[in-house]
Amino acid sequence: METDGPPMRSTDPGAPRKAEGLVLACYHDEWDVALDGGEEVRCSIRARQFVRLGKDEKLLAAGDRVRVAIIEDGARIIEERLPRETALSRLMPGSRRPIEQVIIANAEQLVAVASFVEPPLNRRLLDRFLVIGEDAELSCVVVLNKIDLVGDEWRRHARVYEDAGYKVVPTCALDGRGLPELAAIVRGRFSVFAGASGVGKSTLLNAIEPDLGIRVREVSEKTRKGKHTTSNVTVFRLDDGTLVADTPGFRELGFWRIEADELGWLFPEFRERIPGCRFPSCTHGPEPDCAVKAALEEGAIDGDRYESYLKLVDEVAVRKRSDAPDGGPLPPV
Ligand SMILES: Nc1nc2c(ncn2[C@@H]2O[C@H](COP(=O)(O)OP(=O)(O)OP(=O)(O)O)[C@@H](O)[C@H]2O)c(=O)[nH]1
Ligand SMILES: [Mg+2]
Ligand SMILES: [Zn+2]
Repeated sequence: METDGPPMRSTDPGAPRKAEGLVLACYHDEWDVALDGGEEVRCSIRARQFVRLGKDEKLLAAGDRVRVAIIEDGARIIEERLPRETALSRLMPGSRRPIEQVIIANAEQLVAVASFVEPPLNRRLLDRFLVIGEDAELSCVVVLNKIDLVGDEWRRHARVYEDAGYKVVPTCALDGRGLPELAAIVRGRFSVFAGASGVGKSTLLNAIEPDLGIRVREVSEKTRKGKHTTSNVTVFRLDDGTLVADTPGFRELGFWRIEADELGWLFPEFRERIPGCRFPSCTHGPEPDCAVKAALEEGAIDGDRYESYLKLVDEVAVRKRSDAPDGGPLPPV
């Protein structure tokens, strides 16, 4: 009769160890995950999980919290995605059927970066980023970078976004202006840096945390227009628990599930005035007694911001008319 040793239990050394972690970056079919103990591991996923998690290749996003099985043979398998607190999303480009692409999961703050030259200021794109940030209920900060290249012109734009209700940080990543303020804003939170290619997102992140060593565009390469230096969304962890995500300069930023009648609410300076519109369904276009247009006429709402709003309403309306049935909501994970 064998009486030696404890009975076999499910915690025997052969059973996989389970750990939770944070997805730092997604590749074609692999994911870099920072386990809660601090270790960084390259993970894969079982083929059948693709079915359970939804067949979309973007089933996991940087910033997702996941449960990982660490198998004895060294394999690390993501078994489960934990619920998301937030999702900053866009319409997946180039797909026939509307599909959500989560740019970053669980971020708390959007740092929308714009510059004045190389590339020139694109207020429409900045407003578009802010709209998706507002829709995702992130707190949004505007960074106006490369102020070394424009004299005083940046002040006018800074004023517009401050008046709209945003915190604005003018910066120069090269001479350090604004960097202490930016560092203080990201400290202790999970922020995502987003904006056109070349505005200086990676340079700013390196400047506020030199240990990151993120690759940035070489100065001698800057005439090569349209070259993206950052190609993948990547989350970086700083010593004190701060998380920052660097993103590539997205060329397309189609809205995921933002309706025309929601757009006004995603402009903070409209939001506070909408209850004053005569018609509850006011589109702040041709209707009489519109509080938003009254503010526009008084100069309390900026004309360019209003123009962005109209263009986005139009775009959403046009897409809605031309959309094939969208296949319904994505399967829950
Ligand atoms: N003059 C000036 N140049 C800057 C400043 N910030 C960044 N740059 C330069 O702008 C170029 C692009 O910077 P990146 O940090 O690679 O830009 P990015 O936004 O990360 O671009 P993608 O990764 O392609 O999305 C680099 O040559 C930087 O040196 C700045 O404040 N002033
Ligand atoms: Mg970059
Ligand atoms: Zn109105």
